[in-house]
Amino acid sequence: LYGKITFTMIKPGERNQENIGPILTKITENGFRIEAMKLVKLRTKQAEVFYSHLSDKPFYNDLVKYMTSGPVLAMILEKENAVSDFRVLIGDTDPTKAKEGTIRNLYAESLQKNAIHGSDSDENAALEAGFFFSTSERYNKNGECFLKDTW
Ligand code: DAT
Ligand code: MG
Repeated sequence: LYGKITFTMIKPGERNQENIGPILTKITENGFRIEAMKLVKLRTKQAEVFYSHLSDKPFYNDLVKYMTSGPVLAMILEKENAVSDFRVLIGDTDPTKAKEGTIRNLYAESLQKNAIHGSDSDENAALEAGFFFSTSERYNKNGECFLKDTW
């Protein structure tokens, strides 16, 4: 129904807000089509659920605090091999290890404030996309809304 997708969000913060244009340029230049997009501030509960698989990590509370500190630009992106190609484009979680020219190499401030999220599997991409967007907020290649909700 949807083709190959990944879910991303440009993370909160002044620096990331300033870099939204260049980051979007990188994404579209690399062949990703924007299927859905919105600027949204997560509630604490939502961030806790989104990162619940990391709840046993020492950095979890700080991560939730950071991710709720301002709005994120959430997007569903469509491309062949969307998940793995996007992980390559964003680079390593740790920006000091991210390859030159990757989004995290260019725009991350720190390991925590690493500019951008990218799904790590097709299954999680579908879950994360559904967490942020209803099908009526998603548009296919022909510019048509997915109307599965109302069929
Ligand atoms: P990724 O975002 O590359 O998928 P992840 O899912 O392991 O990485 O972690 C989610 C986010 O948590 C990551 O983007 C930044 C933060 N994070 C990960 N490891 C961290 C650490 N050791 N210290 C502080 N923050 C960390
Ligand atoms: Mg992850």
